[in-house]
Amino acid sequence: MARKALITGITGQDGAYLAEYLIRKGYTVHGIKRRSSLLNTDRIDHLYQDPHIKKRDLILHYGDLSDSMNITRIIQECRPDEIYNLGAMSHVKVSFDVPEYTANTDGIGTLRILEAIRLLDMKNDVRIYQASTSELYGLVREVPQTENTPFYPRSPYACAKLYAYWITVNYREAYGLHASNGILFNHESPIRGETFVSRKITRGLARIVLGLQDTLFMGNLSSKRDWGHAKDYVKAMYLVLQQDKPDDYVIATGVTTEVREFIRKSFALVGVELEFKGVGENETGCVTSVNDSLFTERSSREHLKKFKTTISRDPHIIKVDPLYYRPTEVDILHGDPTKANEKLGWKPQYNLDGLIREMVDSDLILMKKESYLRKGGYKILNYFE
Ligand code: NDP
Ligand code: GDR
Repeated sequence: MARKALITGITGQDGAYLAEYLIRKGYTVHGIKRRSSLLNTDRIDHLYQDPHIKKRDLILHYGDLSDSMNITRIIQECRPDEIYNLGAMSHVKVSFDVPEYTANTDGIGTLRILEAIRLLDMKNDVRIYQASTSELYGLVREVPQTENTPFYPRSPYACAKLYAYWITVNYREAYGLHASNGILFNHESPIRGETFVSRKITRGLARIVLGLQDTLFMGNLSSKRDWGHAKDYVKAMYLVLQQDKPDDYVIATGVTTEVREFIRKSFALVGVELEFKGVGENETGCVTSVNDSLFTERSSREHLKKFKTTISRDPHIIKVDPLYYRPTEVDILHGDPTKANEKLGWKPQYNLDGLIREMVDSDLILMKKESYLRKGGYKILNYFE
């Protein structure tokens, strides 16, 4: 019989990659999807199978982490061997706007799953992965951060995830559940949500190169993050649940980079060199040179001409808007993945340059489509934060 996994947050970045990975391993994957006014299954459409097909390897259930009865019923019905709790209100800045909702979903949502397993007497039948986060370290107590570094959360999101982390440990110790935390550092991909910094940069870059926008407004350019590729990180989630004993693991690359540097690296890939000048709200990223042949190769001669006109008017294409600042910031995250390397045998395949290249390439393709549509007189996507 195929092994069964239940993924909460299957429509998100990690849920989509994990579902694909597990299906390739022969699993039957059950996913919890929220009802929304639009379909919202873009990331898993390639895995979707008609519900009329008898033997499917992807089965979706409507549900929500704020609904205990729904969670309990789904677990009872599909009786999974593994549960990956990835569902969350995952945006740190937005969590300051919706703190109660975030606590309910990201914190109590985890408790709902653990308690359902206890009530259903399934503790010996199922393993649970909890999507913990480097945001727990917040105002970091040491660099780099390990499994033993004390936590100091700096947002309603991180506070909710702190509860989720400890309730997972508590259910493991109190009731013997096979429940583990993956303390994952930032991981990105071409299907990353558009309002996270990496995707905002690569998407903004593509729009600027293709003449769909002139300026990219950013928040704190000095933050440092340990960025990896989501494809590598879902493999770590799987490995965590294949261990005989449940435990907690830091998953990171061990390299940290400033937001400013992420921007510089991204624009260099299309032949645009940037210099950052000024401080705080007055800092800008100014174009110092353009490699005409590289720019043309990534777009067209016509777009190069348009870009040159734009920067002759104002070469400061990156600007800061305090709108994107957070009330309390996490300045630096830098993980030490030694335990995962040694115990799980996990090592990332991607480095930051490879990740950025894949994201830039993908967003250029997406925005070329937008650009063609606009030229043809059709309506194009115009969503901003
Ligand atoms: P996404 O924001 O891309 O996906 C979040 C998923 O959770 C979506 O499927 C979303 O559904 C779902 N969701 C949100 N609210 C609820 C709810 N009330 N009930 C059920 N499902 C809900 O996040 P990622 O894929 O990037 O992250 C996956 C998990 O890992 C999250 O828990 C995140 O906090 C955590 N994490 C992420 C890291 C990263 O760098 N990506 C690092 C460390 C931890 P919908 O599509 O309907 O919005
Ligand atoms: P983070 O990711 O808060 O680390 O949480 P995000 O990409 O949102 O921010 C990273 C850093 O970049 C700075 N920044 C900006 N961020 C956004 N979103 N938009 C901007 O314009 C901008 N300018 C600068 C931020 O201030 C921050 O310092 C992510 C999420 O996936 C969480 O769910 C996960 O737990 C952590 O990563 C690990």
